[in-house]
This record gives sequence, C-alpha cells and structure tokens, in this order.
Amino acid sequence: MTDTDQRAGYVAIVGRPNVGKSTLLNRLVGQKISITSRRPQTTRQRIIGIVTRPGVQYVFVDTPGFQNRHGSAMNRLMNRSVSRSIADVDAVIWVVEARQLLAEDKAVLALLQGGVPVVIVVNKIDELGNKNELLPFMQELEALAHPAAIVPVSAKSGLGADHLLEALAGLLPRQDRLYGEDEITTASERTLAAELLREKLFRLLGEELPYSTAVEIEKFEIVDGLRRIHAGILVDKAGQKGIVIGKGGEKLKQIASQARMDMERLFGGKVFLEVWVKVKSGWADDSAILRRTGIE
Ligand SMILES: Nc1nc2c(ncn2[C@@H]2O[C@H](COP(=O)(O)OP(=O)(O)O)[C@@H](O)[C@H]2O)c(=O)[nH]1
Ligand SMILES: [Mg+2]
Repeated sequence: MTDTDQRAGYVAIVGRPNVGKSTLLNRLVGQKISITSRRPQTTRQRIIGIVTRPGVQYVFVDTPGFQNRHGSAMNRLMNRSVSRSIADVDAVIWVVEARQLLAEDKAVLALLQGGVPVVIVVNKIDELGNKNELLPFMQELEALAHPAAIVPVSAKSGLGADHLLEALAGLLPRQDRLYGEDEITTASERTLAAELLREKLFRLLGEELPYSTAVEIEKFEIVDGLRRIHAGILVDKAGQKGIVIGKGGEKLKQIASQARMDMERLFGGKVFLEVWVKVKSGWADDSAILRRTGIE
C-alpha cells in the first residue's frame, strides 16, 4: 500500500462479439485505437487503451470476442485470450446489449466467476425505443451476476461514459499512475496502422472479405515528421485479389485513402501510404504496386 490519493489499475472489457467492446474503448480513450465492425471477430489482438483523469488512471484491455459457436483454433485462441485478460486485472467490464441476453453472453459471464469485481455495461441504449424496458432488464442482470454496478451506455454517442468511469474508479487500487499522463495506448504505431487498414477492409468489403485476409506492414519509417508506410494485404486465392482491388482499382483506392486519413488523425501527422495486394502463396503476384495515397 502507498499513501497516495491516486488510483490506477487494469480493467478488462469482455463480452460476446458485436456488443460494442471496441467502440466503447475508443469512446473512453477518445481516439480510434481498436477497430470496430458490424462483422463479429474483427478484434484479433488485445489492445490496451489508457485513460487518465484527475486522481485516477484506467488501463483498459480490449479483448477479442469470446466465441463458442465454432471450435476453430482461432476461437480457442480468442477464448484463451479472454481468460488470460481476466486473470490479472482489477476490474472487469462485461458488455451486453440492451434487452438481449443470449446464451453467448451467459457463456462469457461463466468465465468471470472468481473474485474480480464486475461492472456491467448495458450498451446500445440509443437503440431502445422504450426506455422503460431498461429497468426490468437491469434487475435481471443484477440477480444473475451480482455486479459492483450496472451502467447503461451508448458507446456510439458517449452517453453514460462518464458514469462508467465513476463507477470504476473506486474499484481500482490506490497506487500511482502506471503510464504517462498523455499516453493513450501501448500498441505501436505499426500495429495501429495495420489495424486501421484492416478495419477499412472489413468496412468496405463487408461479407465479401474472407476472414483469412491479413495485413502486413512491410515498412514503417518516419522522416521529417512524415510517416511512410508500406502495407501488404494478403489474400488466399488469386480470385480474392480482384475483390479487394475492385473495378478499375476503385475499392482499393477507397480503402487506402480512408485508412490513411484515420492514421493521420491518430498519429497527428502526414502519412504516405502504399498498399499492395498479394496472394499469400503466389510469388508472381508480388510485383504490381497497386495504390499510393498521401503526399509524395
Ligand atoms: N447503435 C449502436 N451501435 C453500436 C454501439 N456500440 C457499438 N455499436 C455497433 O456495434 C457493432 C459492433 O461494435 P464493436 O465495437 O466492433 O463490437 P465488439 O465486437 O464487441 O468489439 C458496430 O457496428 C458498432 O458500430 C452503440 O452504443 N449503439
Ligand atoms: Mg472488438
């Protein structure tokens, strides 16, 4: 114990896919550091977001969605990552969607037994037509999980976000800050660049995009404040390459320029982005340079 008035600690954000965990993290941090999508399972890595307020520092850990529908290696890996995230945190935010409590939600709750205080976030309250539906739902959650608090939130609009921070503050141990005051994440710019590009792929290709698509940052240099980033989009089959590139290269152009704008916002500086599409196994496809965006 220290005699500091400061509180600081780790908070894991858990919940089934699509409830809004990454959106919530971005809202709390005030920057897009974790990617979001209508398609479940977009978050593949643990992303740490840091929020510093007078007297308290929250270190949030966004987790890939807990999955129990398919027994794939990827899902097992994600579930293990959720369990590991929960193991060494001071508090857990369990995110559920307003009104809907599915078997998948309860499966996440089952992972949470074990002494760590849980704050339930009832997200997407902006979608509730009738606010009276909230109270019985919250009573049901209270009885089910005995949480430290239940906070209705709209991660999308920010409604309730301050209440959530207040509810969490008292659950964190008294200790000095763990990170610098102005740090917002521990992820490297390289990782963030890859994530932002991946998000645009999901957003602009939707269902057409195979899950196996990967992004690889081949070069990341900063010269005189300009970030030069070379990224490869890796697909499995030659046929998928055309989907990513689109007619006349339009799709890839959109993907690259939207990703670049997000990177510039997040990094606070100019970005020159070069994106290639490659077939994972096909060396013959490595040659074509496909899209450049940003200043030369
Ligand atoms: N209407 C509404 N949509 C939300 C809210 N929070 C997240 N979403 C949407 O829900 C989808 C899944 O969000 P995401 O953060 O990726 O969920 P995750 O899988 O739990 O990380 C995205 O389309 C978000 O825009 C909210 O408060 N209100
Ligand atoms: Mg996510």
